[in-house]
Amino acid sequence: MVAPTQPSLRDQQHPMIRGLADRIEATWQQYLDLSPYRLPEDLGYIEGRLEGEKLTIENQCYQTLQFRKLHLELARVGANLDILHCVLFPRPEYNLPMFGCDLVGGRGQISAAIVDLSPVTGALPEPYTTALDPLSAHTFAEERDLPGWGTIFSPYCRFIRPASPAEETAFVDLIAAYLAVHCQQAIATPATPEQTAAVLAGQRHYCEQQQKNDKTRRVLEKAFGDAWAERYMTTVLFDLPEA
Ligand code: BLA
Repeated sequence: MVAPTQPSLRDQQHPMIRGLADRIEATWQQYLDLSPYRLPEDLGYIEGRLEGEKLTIENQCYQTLQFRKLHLELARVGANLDILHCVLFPRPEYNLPMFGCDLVGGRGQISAAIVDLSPVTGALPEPYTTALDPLSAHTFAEERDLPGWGTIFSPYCRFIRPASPAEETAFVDLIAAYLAVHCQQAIATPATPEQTAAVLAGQRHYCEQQQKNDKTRRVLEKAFGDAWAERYMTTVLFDLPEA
């Protein structure tokens, strides 16, 4: 047995990314009973090169009764690009939305900060909207437009470029609030095996749309090649659950 590498990448990353990674883990620990989740052997800690710069990816994955996979990924390209990516994949027996967030930044500035709870069968359940409604009052100076493939996102999706350290902190708080709502709802939601097929179809559509994010694909292709990027996007970032 090789001892798992201690997470260390985050110590070098943008403070907003470091802060959010800590909050995500703390929120998971607070609400969920985490078990290990095994990634494909070679995809936990990865190093590659992008235009002469070192690309490092650190993945952390867990599972619980309600979630097939909780995925937190930290990535860094040289000193120029810092990424946090987090997605929670519910088990298909639970009709729960997809939690997803992404922080992308470079040279001291986060350019993209996005969070959503994306429904996979119809609209978000009422307890979610009741909890999320008050959070929409907080506005940010630079709201960004969603790309064309972003039809999967809910009306509660927030996508900004943080304009100050205060906005960075406020957006981390917002993401942590979305995640806490989701964890609380998930542990209170009973399984509905009769809806498994509909949930699976909805999760598959979510993943197919996310796989259309050319900005993510381009970074991975340039560092690791087209075939590797395709494998990574379809087996680690947005793997389609088995029917
Ligand atoms: C944007 N994602 C981006 C950008 C880059 C990446 C470079 C452009 C930044 C910008 O426009 O300012 C790159 N993101 C990555 C890489 C990984 C990653 C390489 O996660 C992983 C290795 N993306 C997600 C999730 C969501 C998401 C879960 O992974 C949402 C829940 C959204 N990222 C997202 C969106 C954009 C983005 C909507 C903007 C895309 C656009 O404007 O075209």
